[in-house]
Amino acid sequence: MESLKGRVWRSIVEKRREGRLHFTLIDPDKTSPAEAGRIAMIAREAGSDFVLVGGSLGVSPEATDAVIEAVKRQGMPVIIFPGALNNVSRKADAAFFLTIINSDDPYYHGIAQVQGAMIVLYHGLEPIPTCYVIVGHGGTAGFMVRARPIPYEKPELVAAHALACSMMGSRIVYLEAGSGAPRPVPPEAVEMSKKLIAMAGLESLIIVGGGVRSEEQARALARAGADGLVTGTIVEESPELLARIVRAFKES
Ligand code: 1GP
Repeated sequence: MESLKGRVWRSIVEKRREGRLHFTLIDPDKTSPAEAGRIAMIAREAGSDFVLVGGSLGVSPEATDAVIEAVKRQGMPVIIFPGALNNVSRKADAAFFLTIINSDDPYYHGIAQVQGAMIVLYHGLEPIPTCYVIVGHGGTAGFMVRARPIPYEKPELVAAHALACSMMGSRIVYLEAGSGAPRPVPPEAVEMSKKLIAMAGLESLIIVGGGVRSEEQARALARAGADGLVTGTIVEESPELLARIVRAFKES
């Protein structure tokens, strides 16, 4: 039950005091446990802080457990980032407990959370209230949850969603362009979101993911005020580039 006391959230806050955060995403449907262990090692050496495990399609509970075990053997903390309830594994340290604010599907506005809450409780996982805002391309995640992705050229609309997320009590506001998106969430959207949340006197952290493939993109998001960056695809393409992206994001 130790995990329910907020150990992972405290570590997120402490690490954020020292600098920006980087999260490495691993999809158990696309990654074998052996590969996940290798990625976790690369991520750790690149300066990534946490591993997120989850996927939108074809993820079995057994594969999720095995991937998490392999990641933890490398000493990386694991947070479940559930595409569906079958991603919620007792092997993880914590779970992003998601509200998908721009899904049109009523399932994601109550039913999924009620079902998920009981599983998170039974598994003794630490829930981290997280609000998911799907922007632009949206990727497979956006399609599967019937999101109405916010157009890339509407940063003020992204910010209004982020503010609502924060006012609803989310500790993390996750701006998502979708895994493999042709371009990331625009820095202007991050900047406006940050500003509105601060104007409201709130302190939700903003993390951004999807389509980040260069140091320039990471730097622009950091300068816009992102507290955290999530990357998935890039670690498989080039461990060196991952290290440069993490450095660019943390040092800007
Ligand atoms: C996490 O979807 C991202 O939010 C990961 O996206 O695979 O494009 O890095 P990439």
